[in-house]
Amino acid sequence: MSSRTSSRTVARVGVTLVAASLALSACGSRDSGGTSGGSGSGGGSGDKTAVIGVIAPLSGDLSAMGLGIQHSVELAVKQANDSKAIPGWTLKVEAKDDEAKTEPAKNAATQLASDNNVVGVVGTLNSSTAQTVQPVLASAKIPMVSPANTNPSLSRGADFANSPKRDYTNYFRTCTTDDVQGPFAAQYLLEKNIKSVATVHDKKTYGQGLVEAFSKEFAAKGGQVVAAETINPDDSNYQNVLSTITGKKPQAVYYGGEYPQGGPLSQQMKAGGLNVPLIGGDGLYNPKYTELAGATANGDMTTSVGAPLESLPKGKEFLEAYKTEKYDQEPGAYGAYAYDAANAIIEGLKTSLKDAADAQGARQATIDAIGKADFDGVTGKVSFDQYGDSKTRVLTVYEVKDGAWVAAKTGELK
Ligand code: ABU
Repeated sequence: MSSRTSSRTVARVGVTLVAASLALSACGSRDSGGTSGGSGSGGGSGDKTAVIGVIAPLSGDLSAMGLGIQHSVELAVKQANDSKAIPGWTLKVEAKDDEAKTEPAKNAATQLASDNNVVGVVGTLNSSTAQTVQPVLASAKIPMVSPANTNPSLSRGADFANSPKRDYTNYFRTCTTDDVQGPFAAQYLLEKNIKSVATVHDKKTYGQGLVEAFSKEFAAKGGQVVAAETINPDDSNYQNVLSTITGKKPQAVYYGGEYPQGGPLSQQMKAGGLNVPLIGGDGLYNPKYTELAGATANGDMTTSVGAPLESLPKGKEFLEAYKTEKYDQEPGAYGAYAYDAANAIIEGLKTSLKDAADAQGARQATIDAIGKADFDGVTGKVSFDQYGDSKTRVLTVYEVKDGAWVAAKTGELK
């Protein structure tokens, strides 16, 4: 399947995703691997239970991506149980809704940490929610593997560029980071002879960090940032910011934030006469973006983590296995990364649970084992550097064509 066909397919399922996520929005927590008969269980091979938690947005604007994360973890756990990967143990999934907000995320982490059977957590999606989850899970020595957090400070501290410091040795991520993603976009625009850009971000951890990383590289390589504006995540009318930007005549607008604001920003840009592409990061890579941005979105761009799934050796296998389970959502931008994150934990559990009397006592050994992960995942090689960051740093530029995201370039930062 071509990336174009795939992107269209993803765009078409957008409405289904929203309907399904609304149906699930009342669920704060879903045990999908236990006697409830959920889709993440499978047989297992023993009486002892170990739980892999998921913390992600399962309701609200980002729920389609969050549910894709949840189901991808369920798939990995089902496969592990079916193959009796950990003799004597049955794995279960416990998914918690963080609503993409920091306090619910912290509460979700606290609940999971109080369950002695929890041996690892896949999540969070948002970098801002990771900031409140990290200390809770670190105190309980529970490994946390994010499929989607891209802010570099989570693994390397606030001064990540000059003096990297790992504050949470339990924290890992399978996706790459914004100090790679921002410069990748900057270099792509300069290759396209786009040399003047206005920036906008949503003042959140992810959006601000992404714009900073982009702007530094863009200016260093000869580009000019002609305006640097911000919006509030709750805003829906961007006319003030756009009138400032329009007067500066940029060739593009670089946006740091998520698709629910990015789509309308693009639409209002074009409606107001600023007919230049909007480009952003992985927070825009969602079929809903093209719906919100409307008919004038063609030519807008985004970067996202990894290569298009259908181009990867194990991508088709993952998509087919996911489809077989008949989950009510697509895996989305982070499903394959969540599947790899769950398998990093499961690989670690093969070592840590081998002679463990109970799950809680195996938590530190699981962290140690995840740090040594080295296997071929769906997204590429799964292994972590000394900060817990993925050693695989592939990104793809997507462009809106005929109303759908189409892959334009895949590679690593030069
Ligand atoms: N990586 C973009 C969306 C998640 C985040 O806030 O990092």
